Amino acid sequence: MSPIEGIVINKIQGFYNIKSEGNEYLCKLRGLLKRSDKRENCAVGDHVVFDNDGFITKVEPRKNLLRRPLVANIDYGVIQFAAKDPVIDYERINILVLNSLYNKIDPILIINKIDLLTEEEFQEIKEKLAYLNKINIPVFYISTVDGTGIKELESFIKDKITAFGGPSGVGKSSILNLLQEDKDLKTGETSKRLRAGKHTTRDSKLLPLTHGGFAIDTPGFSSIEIPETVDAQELISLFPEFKIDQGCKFNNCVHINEPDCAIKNAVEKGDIPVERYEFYKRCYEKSKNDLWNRYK
Ligand SMILES: Nc1nc2c(ncn2[C@@H]2O[C@H](COP(=O)(O)OP(=O)(O)OP(=O)(O)O)[C@@H](O)[C@H]2O)c(=O)[nH]1
Ligand SMILES: [Mg+2]
Ligand SMILES: [Zn+2]
Repeated sequence: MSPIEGIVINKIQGFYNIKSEGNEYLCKLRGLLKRSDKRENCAVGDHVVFDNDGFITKVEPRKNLLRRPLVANIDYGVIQFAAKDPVIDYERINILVLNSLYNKIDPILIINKIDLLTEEEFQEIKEKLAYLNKINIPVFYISTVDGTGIKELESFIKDKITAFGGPSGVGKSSILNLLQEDKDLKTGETSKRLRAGKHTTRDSKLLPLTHGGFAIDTPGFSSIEIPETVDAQELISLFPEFKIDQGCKFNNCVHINEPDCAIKNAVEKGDIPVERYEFYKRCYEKSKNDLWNRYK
C-alpha cells in the first residue's frame, strides 16, 4: 500500500485521528517528526502523509496555526456574538478582527439570535457593523430558532476549515449542530442573572460538515488582548480601510498628529467611522507602551 494523504481531525493521547476520502484512520507520529516533544509537531487541521504501519511520515507546511486551541490551516475564523443575551461587545469585535488579521486568518462575523430583535434594533446593529463589509469582512445575521442565514453561511464555509470563536452563550454549538451530522455538541442555558453563559464547550476536534469541510468549536474566550505589533506600521497594516489611494502628506504618517492626514480627513468626511478611528488610537497608544516596556 502506498502512502495515504489525509487531514488530522482529532488527537487523543498520542494518537491522531485522520480523515482521508471518507475513511478514518488512527495513527501515531513517526519518531523523527517529534522535535523536542513539542505539542505543535502535529496538530488538528494538519495535512499529513501516513503509511500502512499507521505512522505519520510527513506533516505538510501550514498556512497558519492557532494556539488556543491548537488548530492548523484555518481558512476562516468566525467571530460570533449574539444580537442580545448576551449583548454585543463592539470593542471586542474590533479586537478579535485585529487578532484574526494578525494571525493571518480570514475573519467572518456572525451575529446570532436576531429573532430576539425588533426591526429598529436590527437596523441599528447593521449600521454599526456596516464598516466591516467595506473592508471585505462578511457579516452573517443568523437565528438558529427560525433558520435565518444558515443556508448562506453553509455555502460560504463549504469545503473550508472554519474555527468558531466567541463569548460563551452566543450559540456557537447551536449553529454547529445545524451544520454537521453528529448533533452531539452540548448547548447550555444562558445564565439569566449574569447574562453570560456557562462554559459548556470543551473538545477541540474538527467536525465534518454535512456539505463538506470542517468546523471547530472553541471554548468561550475571556482574555483576548490587542496583539503586540512590532511598530506603528505593522499595526496600521491590520486596518484594511487605512489603505487609501490619495495618501497622507508624510509617507510614514501614523495618522495621529500629522498635518494633511488622509485618514483623519476620511474620518471627518464620515468614510471611516469615528468609533473605528478611536479604536485605532487606543491600539496605537498601547503599542507605544509595549515598545517602551520592551526597551526599558
Ligand atoms: N433566541 C435564540 N436563542 C438561541 C439561538 N441560538 C442559540 N440560542 C440559545 O442560547 C443558549 C446558548 O447556546 P450555545 O449554543 O450553548 O452557546 P455556545 O456559544 O456554544 O456557548 P459555550 O459552549 O458556553 O461557549 C442556549 O440556551 C440556546 O438555546 C438563537 O438563534 N436565538
Ligand atoms: Mg458551546
Ligand atoms: Zn495619516
